[in-house]
Amino acid sequence: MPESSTRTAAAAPASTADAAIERHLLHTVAAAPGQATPTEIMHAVAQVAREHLSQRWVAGDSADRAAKARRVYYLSMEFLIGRTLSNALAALDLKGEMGKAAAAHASTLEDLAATEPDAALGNGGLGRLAACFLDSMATQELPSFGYGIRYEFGMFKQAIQDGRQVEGPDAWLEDGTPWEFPRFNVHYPVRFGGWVEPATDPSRVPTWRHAGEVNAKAYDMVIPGHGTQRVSTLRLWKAVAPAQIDLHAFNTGDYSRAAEFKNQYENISWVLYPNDSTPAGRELRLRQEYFFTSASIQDILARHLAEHGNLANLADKVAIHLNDTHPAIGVAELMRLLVDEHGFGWMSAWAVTKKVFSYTNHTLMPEALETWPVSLMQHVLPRHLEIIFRINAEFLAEAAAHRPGDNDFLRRLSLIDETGERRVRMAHLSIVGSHKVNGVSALHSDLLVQTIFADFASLWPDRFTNMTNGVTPRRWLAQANPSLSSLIDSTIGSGWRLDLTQLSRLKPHAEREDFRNAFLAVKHANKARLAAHIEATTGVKVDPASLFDVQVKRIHEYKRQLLNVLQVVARYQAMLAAPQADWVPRTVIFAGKAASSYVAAKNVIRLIHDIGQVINNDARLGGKLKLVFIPNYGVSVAEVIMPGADLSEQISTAGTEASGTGNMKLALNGALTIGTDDGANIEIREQVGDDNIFIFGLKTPEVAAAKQAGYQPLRIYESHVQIKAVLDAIAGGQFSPDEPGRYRPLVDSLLWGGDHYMLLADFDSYLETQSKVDALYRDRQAWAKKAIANVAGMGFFSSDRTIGEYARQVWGIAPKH
Ligand code: 26V
Repeated sequence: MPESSTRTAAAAPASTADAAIERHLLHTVAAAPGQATPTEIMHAVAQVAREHLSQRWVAGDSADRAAKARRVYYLSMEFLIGRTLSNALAALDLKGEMGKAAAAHASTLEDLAATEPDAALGNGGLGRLAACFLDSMATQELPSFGYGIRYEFGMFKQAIQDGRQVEGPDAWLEDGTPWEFPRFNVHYPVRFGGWVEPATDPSRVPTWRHAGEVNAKAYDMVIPGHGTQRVSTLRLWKAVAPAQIDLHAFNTGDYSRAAEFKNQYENISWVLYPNDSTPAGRELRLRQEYFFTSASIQDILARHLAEHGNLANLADKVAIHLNDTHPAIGVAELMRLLVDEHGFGWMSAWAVTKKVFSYTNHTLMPEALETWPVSLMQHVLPRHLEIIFRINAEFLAEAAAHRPGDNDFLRRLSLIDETGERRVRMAHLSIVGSHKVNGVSALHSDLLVQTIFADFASLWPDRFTNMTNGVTPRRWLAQANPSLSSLIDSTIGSGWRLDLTQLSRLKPHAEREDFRNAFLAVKHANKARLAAHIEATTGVKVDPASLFDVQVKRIHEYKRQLLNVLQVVARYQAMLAAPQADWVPRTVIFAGKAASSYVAAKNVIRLIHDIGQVINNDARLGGKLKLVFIPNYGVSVAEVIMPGADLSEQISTAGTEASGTGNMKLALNGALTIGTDDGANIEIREQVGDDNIFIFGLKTPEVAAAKQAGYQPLRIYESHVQIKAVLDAIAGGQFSPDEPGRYRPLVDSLLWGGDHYMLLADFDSYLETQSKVDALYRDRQAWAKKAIANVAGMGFFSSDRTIGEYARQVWGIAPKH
């Protein structure tokens, strides 16, 4: 859209909304109303929302202070928020008014909203979950804060050049954001390095002689609640070099040295680390983790002291949640603050700490569990390492009493991994320091206690629990899919926004042909919108009448985008072998980012493009098969994709996907799932019914058994004509004629590298199930019935339900509903 408004004269504003926008255009944005660009108008509209929100913020904060409320603090390295404008206007019930005001500027609200950059302060599922939780915590009126890092650069921007992913910086703060409130008076010193002077006598505490200090400055983002006046706060920390640090360099005129010093401190909050198949054991990442955790806990203690005068009742008033192990150093930090700075004895500090913390695990994959070399921790956080050693010594003494003489047990439990270079196990620190530990789906939580945390579960069975993930219906249905929302509103009323279980009332309407047709019409319109996005971003024209088959998520081997690709090639070959057959037209849609250093994932992106190039230009197919990759997947792109999907691909190897949340968003928008018996797919099946979902492949115990029995992918390849044809075509260069050997290594990793995620084992079952999908799609009425059953069955997967469970069972705070 061109950056200019067609409004010519600055006529008198017609409504209070108009007047407010014009006031902000003039006074905040400093733009002439008649000449303002869409971006400028967006900023002015946002300022109007901001005024309302800040009033609510102040009122809610005072109420919590007066009530001396117990609060929950959600510590997370990632918050994948996306855009805020539409969400804020919906929460404030200002959409109608602002839409009219936008029209006066010859614009629509959607066009204005599209000029806001996404706040992409997260990688994927873990970060988006944190954002859905903030929405639910505000809506449920929980006295709550999110705490994280104000990254200058969020998740990288993905461009595709010659079929390959190219990463670019995400300078989301370049033009400022209307949604943050700098808190000039809220800042804390965060210290690093140096050494520890032992206590001179037992009644004293050791002294940490730190080597460096950085200032953490608070920036609050306001999180509107829906259907309530309450808002919540996301407090993000920016690292600023302490003033004295460069004074000397400045005084001596050495400006480049001064800048270098400044960088050394301020780089802590510069950029979000992309997650990879394996964690990056980099010093800067550890500094990030400690930086935001320390600032947050200092802030929590300061707030408590301001309200209560002392820390004696801390555990009654404070719940701190660890979103994965990234803030786990907080366990040692709270101990340090209580013991070294606030006069607590070790034992009472430890009792408080365990009551305060709780921890969610988000992955089973052993290689993704965070550990830090003891030597690095000694260098960066020497006092914390001492504290961790003491926690460990006392913990192991307790554990030894459970199983006297079992040294293996103790070695497995220890907070320190002693095999090879000694490393601190952050998950173990989190478990020992928390009163509750949870997984994110029923299967995942079961597997935690059966596998990686089995020893801990034998010690403390009651500590482990499940909190199945959810998604916010406000963003993922009301905002992303306005046409389906109004169809639902006119059928069962609008209460589902705050009570998603009301969607079950749709169930009987699936039997009505007029309702099914209305539903199909909505879906078709959303597919047309998605098709337009596909054409604009990839140049490929796709047919909205074809089955839209969608796999959108981070690119990772365990998620098996490659299995989907193999299926596409098999379909292509089958279509060429029988071009006259009545093929169901399909558009296979991928989107997702690969971590920049994850070579295997990046190759899959390139393979998708190479195959797409061949398939999309093969006239023999008569346009009945298309393969596209939508670039730069993120929250806003997802809001366009979810409503336009027919089929949701959730095909991870059983036992590898902790939960998945894209599966919930897609089903909520009426897509049918084709998926494995993994993560939350299992609970989706329970909710929507066996007949309304396509489940295939090995189950978790079967995966384990097949591995045990000596899985031989090469055997499958040799005896399976179709798999052989598919892999030979890819490995032989049919899709990369300019470089025939390009995908040999990728195919070899399946045949000779052990096919770790068992693609070939599930291939048959997957293909068979895909044929059932085709058969059903031929009967649009039968398809619509099942799609509606999916929407109707999604009530359970609201993040409001999840947050209610956390509030009651983990945090000890009563939610509103
Ligand atoms: C690991 C690392 C390693 C170091 C660099 C930065 C970084 C960032 C994140 C991670 C762990 C990512 C774990 C994760 O995203 N898990 C996903 O969590 C979702 C919400 O619970 C869940 O739905 C997905 O199944 C799970 O994969």
